[in-house]
Amino acid sequence: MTEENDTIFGKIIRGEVPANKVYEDDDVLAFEDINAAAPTHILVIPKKHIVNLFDAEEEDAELLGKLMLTAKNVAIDQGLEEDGFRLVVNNGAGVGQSVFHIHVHVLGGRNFSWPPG
Ligand code: DGP
Repeated sequence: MTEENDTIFGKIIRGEVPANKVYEDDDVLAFEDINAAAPTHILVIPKKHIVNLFDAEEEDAELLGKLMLTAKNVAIDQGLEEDGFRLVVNNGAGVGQSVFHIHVHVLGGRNFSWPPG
């Protein structure tokens, strides 16, 4: 959104880098992960640049809720209603966050173990 959002997702939001989009509105964008970890692997992001949950504020509560509902709608669109799906949000490099624009991974289409690796 601003020059501060120099992440790859900022570039996707601005249309500078292509992505296989599955949903978009004024607030959020959903697109296929380039490095799919499951038969269905969609990323849901806000257009506002929030680095991760540590960077989120009270004023972002509605937007964060919208990310969850968008993830649900994407999962249904992808045919995951019967078998279910998993959401992952990596917060911080120490747990695997590699793109510093908050994103919800929507994963489905295979079995998942617990606890996650
Ligand atoms: P994380 O490790 O939680 O920060 O997840 C970042 C994800 O972003 C990772 O699964 C791969 C994906 N990704 C990185 N670069 C691109 C890109 O240029 N396009 C798309 N579609 N996905 C990307």
